[in-house]
Amino acid sequence: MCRALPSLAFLLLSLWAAPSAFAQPKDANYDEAKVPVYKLPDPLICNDGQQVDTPQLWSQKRRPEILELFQREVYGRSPGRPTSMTFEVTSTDENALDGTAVRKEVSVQFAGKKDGPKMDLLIYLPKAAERPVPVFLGLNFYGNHTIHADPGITLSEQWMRSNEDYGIVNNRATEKSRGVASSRWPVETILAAGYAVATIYCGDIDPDFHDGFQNGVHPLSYRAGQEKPDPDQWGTIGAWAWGLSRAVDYFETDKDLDAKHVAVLGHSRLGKTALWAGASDPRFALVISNNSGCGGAALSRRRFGETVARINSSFPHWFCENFKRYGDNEDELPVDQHQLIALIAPRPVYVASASEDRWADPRGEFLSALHAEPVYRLLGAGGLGTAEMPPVNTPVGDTIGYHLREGGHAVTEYDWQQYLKFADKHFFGR
Ligand code: GTR
Repeated sequence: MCRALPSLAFLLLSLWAAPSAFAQPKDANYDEAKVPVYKLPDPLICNDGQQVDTPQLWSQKRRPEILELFQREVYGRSPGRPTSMTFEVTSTDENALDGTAVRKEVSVQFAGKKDGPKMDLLIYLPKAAERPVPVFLGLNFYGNHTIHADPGITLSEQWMRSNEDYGIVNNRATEKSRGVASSRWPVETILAAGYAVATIYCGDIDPDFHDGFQNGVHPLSYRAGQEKPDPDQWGTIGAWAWGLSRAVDYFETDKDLDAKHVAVLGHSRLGKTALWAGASDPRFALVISNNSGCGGAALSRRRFGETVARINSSFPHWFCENFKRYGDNEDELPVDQHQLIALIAPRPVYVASASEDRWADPRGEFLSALHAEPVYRLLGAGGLGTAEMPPVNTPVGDTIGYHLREGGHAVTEYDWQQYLKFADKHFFGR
């Protein structure tokens, strides 16, 4: 009994140190045979039962219906572009990365005030490329300075989750944090392929913890006396996606960047965000979801790995309040995640899974892509090209791309190789 105590204490300590352990309970279903029978809402049947058989009917009636349901029931409604928002270029280096790149930092001041809520955009563009340059845009988890060891990147001063390995002490970055996420951001490879890279720390827009929506951008849009979002108003994922749209607002003013060719991508919670950004803002020309899982590409009704109930209890701030109604009640959801992908049609979308990332339900991610296909076909775009889930490391698809990478929950060089190929095909026809 006594000997069991230290190991119990150790177990509790390790659970404390690894929040994802809390988020991945042993009782999660990982057995395909236990996936319940479910019926998906048809993206091509209107709420009143009308069959959608023309692109016009899709864009004028059915698409707005589905968008409304995702806003009201899942991610929440977001405000538009703030009227007083300003952009300030805070640094430029024409000879970054050994003279191969231009590095810019831009402060996006949402209320037009330097000390008000703002996000800092970091942009690299290939120096030799013809302008304007197409852009890969994504949020990062721990600050812009983590994507590359370049000492010229401003170290974030924002709150972030403490992480000893990443040199984040007392919720603040240190010099040791530089470049810690560089394996996820192969900047030189992206630049060499002719693209710019732009990133923002997600915590600039809304820190990733639940404080009742007092910090971050939410209070900017409160009515007089309002203290938190209404049940159908934006949660944190909605706010992050809104921030990505504000980055496009900036790109539209910068003649070095091609705002008509922006690929938005994200990993995991930020992959959910990339999908919602792409679905709700048609200016995103291409959308990439990397291991986005529950509330991202995975079908909620499968209840495989992470479920709606689980995600809402682990991360009560990510979705809108209305989404909580669907925990252990998925069949009542008026939408499922294949319709999120359908909202992106006919723009190219890529869904990537990883074989060991069962928590994110790779099969559910594949099926979402597959069940979005009828909308792509209606709009004259190619789909996945197969109804069978491909083996590992075998990318498939045309306008909807998909792969199941071997390995765990991460963004790897393999993933980026596929994204670059996919963007080359759709942006440059090569
Ligand atoms: C997990 C969460 C997932 C995913 C992931 C991440 O803890 O359960 O939905 O978002 O975090 O963002 O890394």
